[in-house]
Amino acid sequence: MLEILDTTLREGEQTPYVSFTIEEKIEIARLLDEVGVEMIEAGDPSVSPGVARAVEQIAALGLRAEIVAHSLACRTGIPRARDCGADRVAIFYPTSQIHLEAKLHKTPEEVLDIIREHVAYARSLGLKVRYTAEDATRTDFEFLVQACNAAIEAGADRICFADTLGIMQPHRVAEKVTALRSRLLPCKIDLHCHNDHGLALANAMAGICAGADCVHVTVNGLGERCGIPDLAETIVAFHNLEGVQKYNLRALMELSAYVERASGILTAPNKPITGQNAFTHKSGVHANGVLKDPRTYEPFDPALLGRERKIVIDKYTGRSAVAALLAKYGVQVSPAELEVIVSRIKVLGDTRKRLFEADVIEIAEQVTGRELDVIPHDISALIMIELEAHVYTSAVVRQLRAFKGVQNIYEVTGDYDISAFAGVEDVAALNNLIEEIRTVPGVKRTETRLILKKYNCSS
Ligand code: HCA
Ligand code: CU
Repeated sequence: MLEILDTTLREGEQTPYVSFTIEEKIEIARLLDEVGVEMIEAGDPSVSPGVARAVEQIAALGLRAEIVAHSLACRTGIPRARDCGADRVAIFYPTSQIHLEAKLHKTPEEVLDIIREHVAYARSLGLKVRYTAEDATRTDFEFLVQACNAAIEAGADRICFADTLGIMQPHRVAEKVTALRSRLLPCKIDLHCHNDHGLALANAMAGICAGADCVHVTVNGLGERCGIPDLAETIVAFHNLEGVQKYNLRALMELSAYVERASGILTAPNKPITGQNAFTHKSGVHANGVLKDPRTYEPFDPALLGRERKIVIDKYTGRSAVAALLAKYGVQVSPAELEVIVSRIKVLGDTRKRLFEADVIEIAEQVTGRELDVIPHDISALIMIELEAHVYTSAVVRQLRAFKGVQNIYEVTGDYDISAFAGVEDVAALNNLIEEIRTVPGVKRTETRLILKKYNCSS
C-alpha cells in the first residue's frame, strides 16, 4: 500500500529563494498531519540553528506522522537528528561514478565503508534509518545493489532510490524497481523523483506499481530546480486512478494555499488539482456539456477537494453558459434577448483580454432595458497604499508584484504612495489579498475601493 513522505520542509526549502519561518513550518507540519501523510521530513538540523529548532519543535508536536531528519553521512550531523527528537534519520550519500569521482574523490570500497559505518552509528543512537542513494539512477546497477544491501545489513529498514537529476522514464523506473526488489535484502523502497523532464509523478507512480513502497512529495511541487511530485497531484492521482483512499483530500487546498503564501511561489492557473483553472470551463461546447452533466468534461467531481466548478464568459461562450450566469443572479431573459446578449458578448470579447461578470450584467441591462440590481461576484478593486516615511517605494512594489490578483501597480502622488489594481474571485479573496499587503514591511495603511463598473476607453 502506498506511503507518502512529504519533504516540503527540507527539499521544499531548497527551492531557490524560499525560506520558511519556524511558525510557518509548524503550521505546514500540522496541515500535513491532517492530510494523513505517513512521514514528514522536517529538515537537516546541520543546515542552521533555525532549521534544527524547527525539527525539534515539530518532533515535539506529537503528530501521527513519523518525523524524519535529513543528514549527510557524517558524525556531526547524525547525532543532531537524535538531539532534535526525530524518529528517523535519512542519511544520504551518492553512489554514481560522477559524484564519487568529481565531488568526493572516493573509491567504491570507501563508499561502502562510509555507508556501513554511518548507518550503524545512527542505529546505535536509537534512530530508525533510511539510506538514500543520491543519484541512484545514474549508478552502476551492481554497485547500487551493493551499497543498498550494505546499508540494510548495517540496520537501515528503508532505502531511497533517488532520481536526483530527473532523468528517468516511467518504464525504466518500473524495470529498476523490479530488479531492486529481487536483489535487495528485505526493506522498504522509497522513490525520490525530480521533475526536470516533467515526469516526476509518472515515474513515481510507475515505481509504486512495480512494487516500491513510498513516494516523496512536496506541497506545490517545490524543491531544487524544478522540484519533485506535488502532494495534491500525487494523492489525487493515486486516489482516482489506483484506488488509494486513505488520505484526507479536503485538507489539500488549504495546505497548498498556505504554502503558496509562505513560499512566495505562486501556483500556475493551469496546474492540475490546485490550480485556479482546474475546474473552470470556457468554450461554449464544454460549458453546455458540463451544465447538462459535469461528467462530460470533468475527470472527477471538484467537490472531492471542496472545490466548485466555474464557467468563464467571453467570446467563446454560448447561450447555455450565459443563461446559467444570469440565472445565478436571478435574472430571467427571453430566448430572443439571450441571443442578442450572446452576440454582444462575442463582439465585446473580441476587443478585450478579459470580460467580467459586471460586463455581462451591463449588456443584459442594455438588451432588456431593465435596471438589474445585482452585485457581480468576480470583483475588481483599487487598493491605495500608504508607506512608512523611510521606505523605498520600489522595494514594496517588488513584493506586491508577487501577489496573486494584483494586475497593475502605480506609484502615485497625494495621500497614498501606491495604487494597485486587483482582480479577484470574491470578497473573501479580496480580504486575503489586503491582509497580505498589510504584512509587507513598510506598508503603513491601506484603503480599498471596490470597482462597481468599468469603462473600456480603448474600444
Ligand atoms: C540532494 C539530495 C536529495 C536526497 C533525496 C533523499 C536527492 O539534494 O541532492 O534523501 O531522499 O535529490 O538526491 O534530495
Ligand atoms: Cu532531491
